[in-house]
Amino acid sequence: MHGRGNLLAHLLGGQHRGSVWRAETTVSLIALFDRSLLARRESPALECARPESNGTDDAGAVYTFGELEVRSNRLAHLLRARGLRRGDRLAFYLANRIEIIDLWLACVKLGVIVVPINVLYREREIRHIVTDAEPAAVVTTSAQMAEFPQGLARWDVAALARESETYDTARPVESLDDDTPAALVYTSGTTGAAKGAVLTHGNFSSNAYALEKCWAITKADRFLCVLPLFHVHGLGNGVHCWLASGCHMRLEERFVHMTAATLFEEYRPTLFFGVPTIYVRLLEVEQRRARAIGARMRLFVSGSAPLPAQVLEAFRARFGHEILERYGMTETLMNVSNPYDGGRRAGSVGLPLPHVRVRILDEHGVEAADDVTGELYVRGPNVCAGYWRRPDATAAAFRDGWFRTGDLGRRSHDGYITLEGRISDLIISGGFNIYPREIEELLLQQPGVREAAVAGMPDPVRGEVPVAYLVADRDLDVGLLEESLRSQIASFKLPRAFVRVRALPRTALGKVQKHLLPPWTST
Ligand code: MLC
Ligand code: AMP
Repeated sequence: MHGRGNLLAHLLGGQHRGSVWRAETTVSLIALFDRSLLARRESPALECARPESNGTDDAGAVYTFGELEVRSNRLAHLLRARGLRRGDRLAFYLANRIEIIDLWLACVKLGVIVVPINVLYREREIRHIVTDAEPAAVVTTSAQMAEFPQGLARWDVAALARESETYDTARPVESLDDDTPAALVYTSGTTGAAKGAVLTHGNFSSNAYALEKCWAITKADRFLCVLPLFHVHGLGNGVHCWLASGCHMRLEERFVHMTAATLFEEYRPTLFFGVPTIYVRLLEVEQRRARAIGARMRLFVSGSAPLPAQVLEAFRARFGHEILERYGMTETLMNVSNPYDGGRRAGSVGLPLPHVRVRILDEHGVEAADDVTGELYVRGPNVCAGYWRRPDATAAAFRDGWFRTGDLGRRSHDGYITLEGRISDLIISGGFNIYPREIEELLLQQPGVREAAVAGMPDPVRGEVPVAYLVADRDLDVGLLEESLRSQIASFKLPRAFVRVRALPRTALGKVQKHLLPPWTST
């Protein structure tokens, strides 16, 4: 990686962030987690499926913070024994389970950089990440090892947990600070192949402090976590707010809409984070049950994709709660949030979080006036250090030390920010990102496909879904095409429909005009 100070100096116009941005809330993550791991040692911390259970064991398991401290200390010693050192990378490819918490805490304690991989990714998508991040190993289940290239060390998560039980319970000593990288989280940003955003301890800790304060999270909360921990929404917001506040968390393998109401009734959470698709699904809960669930809740938060105003309204009518919408990105963690007390505005993502600054620039790079749309730029302790081994992409992502979000929006006279779309043609489906170019390139490799364009089409549940428009040979077998794609990309990226067209609408320069593609509606 680049010299850390040099990289920051480069990004921030010659000034090291430490002198400009370090807030009192920007510390190493372990200092933040000690508020629960050590200070609330005896308190019940986590409820989740038992390790090794097949998901049918209803009883689940409950752990105290002290037990989590010991589990992760043991695992940290085992990782050291396997040769992992500060700055090394370790990937995981797992659906939510307690071992991700153990792994995250162990790596945070050692300064090992975690590379979370979306468990829906297939071999082709995974290969790109592991080739780029060069992790020492990937932790996964024995059933999923085949997705990884032969040359990479693959560690079975269950075997690792068992083996760690014989290791020392004392915390390993490693001196870390807020600039220590904690994770490489892959995201395609505005273009092309996925890049690893280098997120530091300070990025994550400042984010957690800001959310804990702004959303009034305390140890009395009961947090229901259904979001995947391989993304920053579940990990950086969910797990970190839990560990920062010392509240109680129930960790689910994933959100399952058929059983969601029962889960709320059984666990009785006070705090819930979701993507808009989850809130759309929750509207199916019968009115009386929804009211009772709402009566016990303190706060529902939505983010990762736009929350339609009619969903906010329908949810208020059904659950008696106004969802609090906030806005973030993998590279910046959380930027903007509606206020907890009063003033939640439908359609707006709210006001910048503490220590986060937002600028809106027009196409000439000039600060846009109130109510005028421009691109959002962000600066603060939450913004990542750059992209892993991609100085070109890092340079392109920053302008005078401000991070270019690629999001368009405007600010009202009283400071509320409303997002209005993106500069790129990124598709967000159920909170997962899809880059049309990746799918288009794959389509063009298929026999019989001559031209391809992928566009996001509105969908009432997922927000958007990808649809492929093809100029293709008459005898193209769409069934075979779909099968071939399914084996190469995550299921959420698979086009919902393949529409044959005679020609793609193009500009004089040959660029496809996606807004002129024939409309397609989900049924
Ligand atoms: C979905 N699937 C999952 C899954 N989520 N599989 C494993 N783990 C998960 N977490 C798969 C299903 O198996 C199925 O595959 C398909 O996706 C659709 O499932 P569904 O049950 O019909 O889903 P649905 O009710 O529509 O809900 C989907 C969802 C999911 C909302 C649960 O989209 C989701 O978890 N989204 C969260 C994404 C997220 O955390 N984004 C944050 C990015 S960070 P098949 O093969 O049957 O189709 C970011 C920054 C920020 O953006 O601001 O937060
Ligand atoms: P990711 O790259 O997965 O981190 O996704 C980040 C993108 O999600 C942002 O750049 C936004 O386009 C989008 N996003 C996050 N939160 C919101 C929100 N509340 N409303 C609209 N878009 C959002």
